[in-house]
Amino acid sequence: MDRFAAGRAMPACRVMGIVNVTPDSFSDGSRFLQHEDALAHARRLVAEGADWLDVGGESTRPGAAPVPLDEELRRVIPLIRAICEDPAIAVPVSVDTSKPEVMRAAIEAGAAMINDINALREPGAVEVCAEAGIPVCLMHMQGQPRTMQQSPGYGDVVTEVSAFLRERVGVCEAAGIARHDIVIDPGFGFGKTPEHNLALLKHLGVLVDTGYPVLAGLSRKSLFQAVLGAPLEERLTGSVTAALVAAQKGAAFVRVHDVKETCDALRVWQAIESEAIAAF
Ligand code: PT1
Repeated sequence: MDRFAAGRAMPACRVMGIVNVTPDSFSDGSRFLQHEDALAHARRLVAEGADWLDVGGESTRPGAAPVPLDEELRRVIPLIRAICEDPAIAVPVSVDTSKPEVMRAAIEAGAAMINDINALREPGAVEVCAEAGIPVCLMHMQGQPRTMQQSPGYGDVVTEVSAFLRERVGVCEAAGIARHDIVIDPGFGFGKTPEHNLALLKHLGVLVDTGYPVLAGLSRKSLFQAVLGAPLEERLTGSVTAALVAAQKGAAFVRVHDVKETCDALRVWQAIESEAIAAF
């Protein structure tokens, strides 16, 4: 059985739809600031085929500034509660946060997974997750969002990222987080040059071979500016292509803005692999 599946026909790779509640969100602007808009957006992503929703109240794109605790709580907790109570949204919710207090409140509000770009390095974060007994996504990041793109450097990026994730997995398991509750993520765009991101995607199999489910977040990132010269509003094809490549290399989750287009690509791939047409 697949404990990350949403309870309906299971795709090989789960699609996690992004629900940002940040005034400076890097691609959705301030449109989803309002609670009702965010809820409507969440419903739409589910109707488009999302298996999970990832709710975040702090932008972590390059250059973004930290958000105070009370502001982050105010942005995400009522929304998580509303999503979890909405009968039209029958998919699990993850919360994109690094703060243990937000993790605790989100779990209480119904969150089913903690997605932490800081890999639970904030004091107290590992303990909150271990006590809750829910899945966690551990992501690699070099530096901090505000400055991480100033001069990213590695010996061998694939080796260093996988060593970091192995170390964090060890800390989490030692603290009592179950092995089957751990997801790992190379952190595309987090303290990485375009070449580092390409190497991590090409060699995603190194992470997949650890046996831990891998999450890949490439959606609308500046990698596509580097590869295609594409501004934010022209990164759809690049994003869908990269998500499909990640899925083909064994990613268990892709975290995306464009749920419908990503699901279409995955379904075409699935049809090819199974030589069968699935019902709509
Ligand atoms: C991610 C991720 C995330 N990405 C997980 N959570 C973001 N687990 C937020 C750019 O280069 O990949 N995995 N939460 C968004 N962060 C970025 C980073 C957005 C870089 C844009 C860029 O443009």
